[in-house]
Amino acid sequence: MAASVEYNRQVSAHPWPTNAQPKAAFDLFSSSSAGNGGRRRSGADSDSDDEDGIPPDWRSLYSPRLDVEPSVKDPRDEATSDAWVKRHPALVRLTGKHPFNSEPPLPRLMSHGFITPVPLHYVRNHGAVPRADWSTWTVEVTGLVKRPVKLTMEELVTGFQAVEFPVTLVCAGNRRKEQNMVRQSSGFNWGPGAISTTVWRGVRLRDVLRRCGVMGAGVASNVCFEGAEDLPGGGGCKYGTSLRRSVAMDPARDVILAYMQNGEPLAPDHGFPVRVIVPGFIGGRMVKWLKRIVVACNESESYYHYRDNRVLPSHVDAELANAEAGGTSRSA
Ligand SMILES: Nc1nc2c(c(=O)[nH]1)N[C@H]1C(S)=C(S)[C@@H](COP(=O)(O)O)O[C@H]1N2
Ligand SMILES: [Mo]
Repeated sequence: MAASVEYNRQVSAHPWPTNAQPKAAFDLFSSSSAGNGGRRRSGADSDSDDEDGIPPDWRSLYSPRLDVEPSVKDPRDEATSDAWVKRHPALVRLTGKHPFNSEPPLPRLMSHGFITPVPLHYVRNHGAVPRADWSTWTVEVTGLVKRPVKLTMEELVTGFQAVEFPVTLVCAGNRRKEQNMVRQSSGFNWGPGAISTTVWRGVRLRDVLRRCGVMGAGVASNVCFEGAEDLPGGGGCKYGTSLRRSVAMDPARDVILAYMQNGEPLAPDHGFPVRVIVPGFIGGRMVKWLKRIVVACNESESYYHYRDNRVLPSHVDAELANAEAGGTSRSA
């Protein structure tokens, strides 16, 4: 799902960098790369192509394909708490007015190629988009750590090495419309467009956690994340989920706290100012509007982790799940 391990690049921490020309053409996305000496398709040498240390300029290759009509304040959002959020008019709205759940029309998604323009990236919101301010936002790291901290965005962006790579996000509900036609689930009807690939920049969760001094693996075996929004469902709890410590700390997993998408600060719908990105995991694990990271013994107790986004045995239908779990909703 993510080409991050091979493609991982250290980049300047600073957001909004200049467009420096790379020494050699970056050919990850070009169809003519085979046989032209391209750095990424050179067979036995492909392991060593980080050696020149030159970050690929994906923008010079890809930017022309990312141009789309501007997002606008949409009249359909007028009477909702998202009235201030600009959105692309072509997105297909799936759950009525609010919260905002939408996917790009498939032909549009495909016409842009590998990298999706941010305004066309699918959106899955369980509630209202938080009105965040970069200069006052903090991410708290607490729980089973020796040195708990509250990091400002400035500290996060300048205090750790930045990395950037493309990641495909997919909602676990993608194509559920077809699934529901075979057997009804309790989730809403996603089409085939709840999947998008963009270039994310951020800092490694591992680096942040190591700085805070995570306690021994015997006790500190999970890393929980909490978003900022107050949600209408879920018994009033925040959107939350967790990763096993071994996943969160694995240098090969590239779990990052991302503050840029396709070279821009995050859009409000995608988690501005900072969110979790876990290459290869379902979108549901990638908490947007990240406020708290809690290192804990147990998995997240958030409704959205425990009741939502679970894979159940095939004999469990919506009715049985609801009866046994006390209101499981597979909203993904
Ligand atoms: N705080 C918060 N994080 C969240 C969600 C949410 O509603 N609130 N939705 C999750 C789900 S189910 C998915 S599929 C992804 C969608 O990310 P996107 O809207 O940027 O595509 O965000 C995840 N992170
Ligand atoms: Mo999702």
